[in-house]
Amino acid sequence: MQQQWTKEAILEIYNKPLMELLYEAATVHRKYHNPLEVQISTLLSIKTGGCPEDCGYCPQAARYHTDIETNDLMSVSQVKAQALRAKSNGSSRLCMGAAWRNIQNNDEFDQVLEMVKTVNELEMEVCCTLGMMTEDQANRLADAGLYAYNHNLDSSEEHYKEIISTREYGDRLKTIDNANKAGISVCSGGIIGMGESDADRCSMLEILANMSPQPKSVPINALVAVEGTPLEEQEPVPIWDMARMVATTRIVIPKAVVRLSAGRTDMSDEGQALCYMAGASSIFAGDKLLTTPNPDISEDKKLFKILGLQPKAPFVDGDQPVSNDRYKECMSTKGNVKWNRPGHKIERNEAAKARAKVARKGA
Ligand code: SAM
Ligand code: DTB
Ligand code: SF4
Repeated sequence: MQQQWTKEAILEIYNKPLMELLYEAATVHRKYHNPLEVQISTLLSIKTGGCPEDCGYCPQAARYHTDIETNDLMSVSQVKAQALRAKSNGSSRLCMGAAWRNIQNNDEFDQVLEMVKTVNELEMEVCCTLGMMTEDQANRLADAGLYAYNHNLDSSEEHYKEIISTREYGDRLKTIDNANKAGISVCSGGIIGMGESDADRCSMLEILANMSPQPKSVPINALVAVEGTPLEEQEPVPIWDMARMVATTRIVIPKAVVRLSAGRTDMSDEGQALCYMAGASSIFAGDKLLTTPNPDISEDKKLFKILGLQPKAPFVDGDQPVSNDRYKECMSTKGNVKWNRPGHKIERNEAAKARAKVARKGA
């Protein structure tokens, strides 16, 4: 039977003397994985900016005044070219992100399904992160050949309310459940450095660790504090916190790929090495995440050589999905789900919105 975790037990692990924590995490890492293999995933923003949500960390929310270039949905041929480029650079997975609140049953979704089929046929693991998703939509994505779906919890349920008001934590859990029911590998993690406490971090891990099945992949992002967002003035996350978070995740979700995600441009080589030691087994590669910078692939290759790491092949942890034409038939008769919007507003988000308005007038 799967071990049940309490927040207190996870906090106890998180607060161990760092050297003990690292040793324990490295031991668990070796038990379940080849510690010299790192999964390389490339992010591709297939639709950028203009999102109606108010996620306080996100440069793609339309209501904040950030300096990003917005783009409509990419074509299938553009995606194929980017996927081939990523594959030739050693990526085994392509993660396509769209700045959507939720998937809609329309031509754009049909186009994404074609992208999924095309990339799956290139023998790469295909991951999507498209916002909230119904069970029907999950089934269609699975039929098209989707391997994984990324949908982060981002923080504890309590802290989530301080960061986002346009949807609820329960909405996130529902989408994760829908991915699971469709047999799609779940990728879910969070962000540290958003003003949360250690208890919030461990509370998020408690929910992830008690999921059945546990997520196959857990991204740990350090907040990229983007100018114009409500979190623009957050202090950078100390590397020690990142190593603690990675190590604790490795121990409580032992079989998952733990992904050292956003924030690597601010980490030294030694800091990243510490995270690999703590059990990180994946990175996002390429000089851009979705809209913010990421280390150049040549820097990662150099560090891999120094540390003796190598890229992991695709489909080691699960079979390649077989794309079948059922994805072309929309099974939903109900149309799009109406997601409920909580009524409360977040002062910090309102302030960023007001600043954006003034800046727009001045521009
Ligand atoms: N719109 C979809 C959603 O929210 O699920 C998918 C795209 S969204 C950009 C994917 C994830 O990126 C978020 O859940 C969050 O964890 C991460 N993210 C966004 N902005 C970030 C930032 N400034 N720093 C760190 N992580 C960030
Ligand atoms: C995840 O956990 N981190 C990635 C991916 N999943 C989609 C996104 C990071 C985004 C960082 C901010 C940006 O580049 O816009
Ligand atoms: Fe939109 Fe996703 Fe950004 Fe939230 S995190 S504003 S849902 S793109």
